[in-house]
Amino acid sequence: ERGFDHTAIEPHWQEAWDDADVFRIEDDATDPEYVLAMFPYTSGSLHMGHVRNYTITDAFARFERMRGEHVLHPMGWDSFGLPAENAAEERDTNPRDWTLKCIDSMKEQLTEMGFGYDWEREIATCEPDYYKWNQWLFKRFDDAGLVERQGAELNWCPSCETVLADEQVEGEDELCWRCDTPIEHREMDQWFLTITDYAEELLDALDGLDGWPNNVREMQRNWIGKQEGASVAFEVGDYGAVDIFTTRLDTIYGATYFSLAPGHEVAQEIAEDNDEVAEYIEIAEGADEDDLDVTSGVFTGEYATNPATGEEIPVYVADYVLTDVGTGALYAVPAHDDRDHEFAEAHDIPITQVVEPGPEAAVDADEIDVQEQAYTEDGVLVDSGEYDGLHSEQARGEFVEVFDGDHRTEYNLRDWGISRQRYWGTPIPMIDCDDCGYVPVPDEDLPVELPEFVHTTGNPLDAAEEWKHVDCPECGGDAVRETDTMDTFVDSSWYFLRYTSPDLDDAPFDTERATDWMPVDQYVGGIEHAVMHLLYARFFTKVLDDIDLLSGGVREPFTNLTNQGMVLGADGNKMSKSLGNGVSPQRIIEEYGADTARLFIMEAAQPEKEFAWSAEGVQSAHSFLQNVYELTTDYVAGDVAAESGSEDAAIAAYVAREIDATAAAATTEYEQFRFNHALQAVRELVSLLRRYEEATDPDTETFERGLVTVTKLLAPVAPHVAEEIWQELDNEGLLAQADWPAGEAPAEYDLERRLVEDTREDVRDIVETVGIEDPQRITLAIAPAWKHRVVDIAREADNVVPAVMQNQELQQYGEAA
Ligand code: ANZ
Ligand code: ZN
Repeated sequence: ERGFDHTAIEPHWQEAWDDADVFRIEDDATDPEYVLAMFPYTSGSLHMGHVRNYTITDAFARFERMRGEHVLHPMGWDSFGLPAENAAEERDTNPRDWTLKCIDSMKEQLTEMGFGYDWEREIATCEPDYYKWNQWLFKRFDDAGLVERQGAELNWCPSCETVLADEQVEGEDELCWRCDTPIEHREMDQWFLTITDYAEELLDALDGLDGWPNNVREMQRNWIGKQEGASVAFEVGDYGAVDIFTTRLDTIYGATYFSLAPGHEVAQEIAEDNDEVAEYIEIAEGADEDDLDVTSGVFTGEYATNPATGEEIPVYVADYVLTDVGTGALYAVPAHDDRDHEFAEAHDIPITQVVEPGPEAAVDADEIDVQEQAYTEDGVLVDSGEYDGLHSEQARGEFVEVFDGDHRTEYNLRDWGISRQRYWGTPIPMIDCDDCGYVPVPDEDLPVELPEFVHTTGNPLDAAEEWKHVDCPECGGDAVRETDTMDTFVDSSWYFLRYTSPDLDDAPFDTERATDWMPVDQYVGGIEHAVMHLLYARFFTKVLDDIDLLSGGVREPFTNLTNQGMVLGADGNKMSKSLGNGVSPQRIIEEYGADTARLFIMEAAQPEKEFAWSAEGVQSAHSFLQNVYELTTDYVAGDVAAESGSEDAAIAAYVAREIDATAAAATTEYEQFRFNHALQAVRELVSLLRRYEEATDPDTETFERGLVTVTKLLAPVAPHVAEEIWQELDNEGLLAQADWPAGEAPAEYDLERRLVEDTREDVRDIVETVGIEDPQRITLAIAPAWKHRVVDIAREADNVVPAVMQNQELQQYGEAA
């Protein structure tokens, strides 16, 4: 047996790293490189998505460490949430025991993958020493005026008498998961963090986040959804002036009805004397916001005066007008808005065109029939009194003045409702007193710890009588605790700060250290967190800076962001239980070892791209590692006929240059997160060494330097076998703590250019000096590390380098690329 045995070497080196505290970062380190993976939800086992995510950060952290950086690479557990409650129900245990068991087994798996974390900094959000600070921060947000109580719609099961999470409502008919009763939608008061106060800054600062993928920034922009428009007053019956919000003030001459949200004050007033309206409002308020019917609405019998035309237009109350958007009131223009059009058709309301396509538009004015379909583009005004012929844009500008309106900016972004009617979360530190109202739990009484879990149909905290009933901190009278817990997104909005001082017991984090260590330099995680988690974390960071828990203007938490692509099953589908195409990390570790899994994943594609699992890919990664190992042991055993000062000086010099070029190339590629390119370069250097050894008696110094370089370049991705080889080569100390191979990368483009030139020279030189005539052997002379670049450049440039492009292997590479 010549190869290495992964079952022996992997645990061995994991222990060695641990003993040497390789991954520890001291508190007094200044401004370390902060490399962070989104912490896992404690589901019980790692899946391939995790493995990919954590391989990326681990490889990068190891790379930076070898380059001499102090690296902060921590890990923790996103360990609150409904699934633990469900699991506890199913397994007749409690969420805490279940969660701690999950943490144990996941931690073991992470260790088996060879991921190097500073475990001294481990955090678990379900522990009181963590969630205490959620409560404390909630209070600081409250002090800063960022906590509000607002109404919000919840799923209510009338039979269980409990609130249900969206995941607990089943099917089209919306049945309670437990008792199959149709659920109701109830408006209830909830705790909100007023993230909308930061809407403008959260939006503006996206422009500066150039280390983030554009699609994520775009998703956040859309989510924040800034709309610039105007508000204008309409007189409504005897009810006085009602403000509307519009982004299309240019269409005001075409308003044919007016509409109020069911929750609008004036709608409620009208309902007092109008049974039909009252009935409509009641039904509308019980309906699910998510599947609204645009045609649903009721005529109030009232009329509003259009300030532009002086016309009286009918006033409706309609479901599609949302109470908490804009002013909750609008004038409707069926000719130019799709929803208004649909509503007008259903209620037989006239449709009046006031905008037509201008001369520069793609369509002709007479191709448009607004009776059939709304024309929603900007254009030129018609039937708008003295303003005919104005462009929409101009009209919007003028009409604000003419109709005495105000410029008004609206956002889609809503305040963040953090109340959850569940057990397994952070208790909201509020006490409800009959006399004093809501009173915050005093800081010295934090944390408010969760009581024992009980099995019940409703929220276990509601059933915890002893826990629930307390004296009011203000008046000492009878009071009850808030029984809602916090959205788990609160936990993940600042966990990256807790890693900087995980054991601190008088503050959530050390202001000075956090300020020095933040922001996170490289953040890696799934695209599913593009909006909520990343937006909330940005919001928290800004608030914490504003209330001086951070200082020095740390206003963004994550400088660079990478969203790893999906790992698909071998059939190209998403890995899933139902498709039976999943591959368990555990099995791969057992069969091939962690290094193979890591190498395969990193070679398969760039981090952002998805790729399909492939047995051949795994096999190829495995044989490559065995191959490198064998090349080393052959050399060490003297089976490679290396000589000091070999006569083939030209080849030795060439190989020596290739070693440096590969180190330089791999360094650049690692820096840019193009791990697959780096590894491609390493593979090519290995083939070069193989061919070198086969073609001639290699020069000892050059050959050994080649092996050492390969080993170091592999260390971030396949760290165990790299340590093993390092040791075979008789090196002192751990490779994980060794220096990264020097090989300064010149400015990339110039280097590429020069290599193209050099390559041509090399081909000629080598062919002449050594007399290699076999075209296959010419590959020896092609700069291996830069092969793909050479092809790219050769294709772009007119002066295609013939020697390069004639090379078969390169041609194939070019076709595949
Ligand atoms: C008149 C108008 C004419 C509008 C027109 C649009 C087109 P978007 O669609 O994203 O630009 N609006 C205002 N308040 C609303 C509320 N509370 N609930 C639902 N819709 C509301 O959003 C802005 C438009 O949404 C506004 O511009 C308003 O309709 C509607 F040809 O006013 B518009
Ligand atoms: Zn009180």
